[in-house]
Amino acid sequence: MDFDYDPENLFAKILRGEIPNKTVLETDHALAFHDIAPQAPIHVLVVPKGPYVSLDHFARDASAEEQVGFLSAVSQVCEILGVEAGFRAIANSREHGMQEVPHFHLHILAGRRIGPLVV
Ligand code: DGP
Repeated sequence: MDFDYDPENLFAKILRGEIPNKTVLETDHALAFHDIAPQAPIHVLVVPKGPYVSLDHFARDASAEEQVGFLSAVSQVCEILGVEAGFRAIANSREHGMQEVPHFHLHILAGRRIGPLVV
């Protein structure tokens, strides 16, 4: 299965610096920034820099270096945010996953009990 990547998607523009963001962390492989419409006291998006549409695309096509770099960024973001009490990580994926921005990203939600998973 192949996925078409739109280089004009919103997060591609943020990664290119064309749209401002409230950065939590930037590394060679990822950018993490606060969600514009937070669903919890802490709501951060971790975005790999490579052109991947969704989690399965990233897991299949990204290099081991990109994957490790992304997970390392997730770890650093959790450390920076101080989420020892826990968090929820969500990767909405394509149409049925209700993904709005077609560039793979992980939502990190924290700062309160997030509640049961509602589908
Ligand atoms: P998703 O549905 O998983 O594709 O989530 C996209 C998220 O992106 C959603 O929680 C709102 C957030 N978002 C949309 N536009 C902007 C923006 O311009 N800046 C930031 N920081 N977040 C945005």
